[in-house]
Amino acid sequence: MSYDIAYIIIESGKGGDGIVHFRREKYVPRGGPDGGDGGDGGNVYIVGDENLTSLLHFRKKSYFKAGDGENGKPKNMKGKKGKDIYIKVPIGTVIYNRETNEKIGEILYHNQKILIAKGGKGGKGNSAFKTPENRTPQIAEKGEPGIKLKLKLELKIIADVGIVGFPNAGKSTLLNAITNARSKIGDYPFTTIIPNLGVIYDDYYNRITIIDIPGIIEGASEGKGLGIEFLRHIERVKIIIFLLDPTQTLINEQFYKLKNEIIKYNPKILEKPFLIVINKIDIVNENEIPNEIEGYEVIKISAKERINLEKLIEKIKDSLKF
Ligand SMILES: Nc1nc2c(ncn2[C@@H]2O[C@H](COP(=O)(O)OP(=O)(O)O)[C@@H](O)[C@H]2O)c(=O)[nH]1
Ligand SMILES: [Mg+2]
Repeated sequence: MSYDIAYIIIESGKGGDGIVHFRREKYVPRGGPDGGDGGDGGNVYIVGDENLTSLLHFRKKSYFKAGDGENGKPKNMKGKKGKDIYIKVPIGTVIYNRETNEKIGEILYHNQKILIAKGGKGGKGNSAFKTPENRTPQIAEKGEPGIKLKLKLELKIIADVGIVGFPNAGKSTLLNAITNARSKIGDYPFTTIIPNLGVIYDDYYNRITIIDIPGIIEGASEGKGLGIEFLRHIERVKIIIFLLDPTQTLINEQFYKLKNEIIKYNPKILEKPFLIVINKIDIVNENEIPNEIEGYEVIKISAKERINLEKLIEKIKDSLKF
């Protein structure tokens, strides 16, 4: 199962045909050609919508067709253009041609539109073919066909901060404690199967988005659990919070293992700034927790008891300034 990949088929509209027609008026026995042009087929666009957070809605509907252009009409009337369609996707959606694997584009902001398939051009009516030599052309063009494409959509959530940690470290609790998010908290692994997103504001009211990246376990980079689905999201964040749980295995080891899974997936990710945060200090003896790991300062918090959260938020804001 993969909620952040969707396969859809799109089709732009066919161009309307031009027609062969001659003017017929009461007192004009042999009127000239007046067959109108066909209308262009509708275009298919993909458009960013900040209200969407997943590609799940494509399970219900995965085929999209723009309107066909109308055929031309007598009296040189052009057929109506086919209706354009706008397929809404969340910010962070990358669009690929499923057959060639070629990347078509990427939605990075709200209302961004990418033209995926242009509608077929309408054909010319016979009045367009009138010449001094041929005043009664019997020909008209057919409209061009539309374009049919199979697409693969892949969502890479774009967040400023990603919280990474083993199951039960308190990622969801932390996200809920510092943002507006209301993600599920549970004492069992994989409570979270869809990354949860929350927002805080910096001192200038700019949004800082934070995601809880669930499901990192040993072997995630090789596809264990739902690993790779989630690791994908970390590629985009600006800073990483390693959330460590002193009630589980040794914290140095946790940090090492998490880092290792990320390196195996994509070592470049670790070039991003990160914060090492130790959670649950309310239930462990703080003196037993080191002040640094591998030379990096650690921040000690309790997400549940809201200890040191202000300090953590300040650190997040500072890290984002660079
Ligand atoms: N004592 C204590 N428990 C916590 C703290 N943060 C989270 N928990 C508990 O740890 C468990 C797992 O939390 P959750 O947020 O679901 O972890 P996730 O799997 O990393 O999202 C829950 O029972 C939480 O109540 C904390 O700071 N102190
Ligand atoms: Mg969780």
